[in-house]
Amino acid sequence: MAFPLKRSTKRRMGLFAVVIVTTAGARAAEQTVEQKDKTFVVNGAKVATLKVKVGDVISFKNMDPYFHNVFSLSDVKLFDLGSFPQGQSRPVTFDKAGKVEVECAIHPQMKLTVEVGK
Ligand SMILES: [Cu+2]
Repeated sequence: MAFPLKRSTKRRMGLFAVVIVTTAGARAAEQTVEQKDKTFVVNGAKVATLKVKVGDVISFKNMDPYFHNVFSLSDVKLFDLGSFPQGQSRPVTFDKAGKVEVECAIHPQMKLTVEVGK
């Protein structure tokens, strides 16, 4: 009775190893884009275009003392994070390659192009 148990344990450990390798290879980058003074800001600098890789996550963080919204009508990534106040952040995963025009519904002058590459 001990043999079948050992074999199934081995198989399970093999699967476990495959899962670890796959996850490490596909690890997505995460970064924060701040909404500050009604602009999109990365590491303290205003940005109009941002390049990411497929699977990467951008957290949009509101730094202003009023609400911002984040949405996109782009085919590549259609989303609407709704409106949220100062100090809150909300993540978006960019899962397809292409250009994503990101806007704020409250401040039409706020625009960011996210270029998602493979
Ligand atoms: Cu806004």
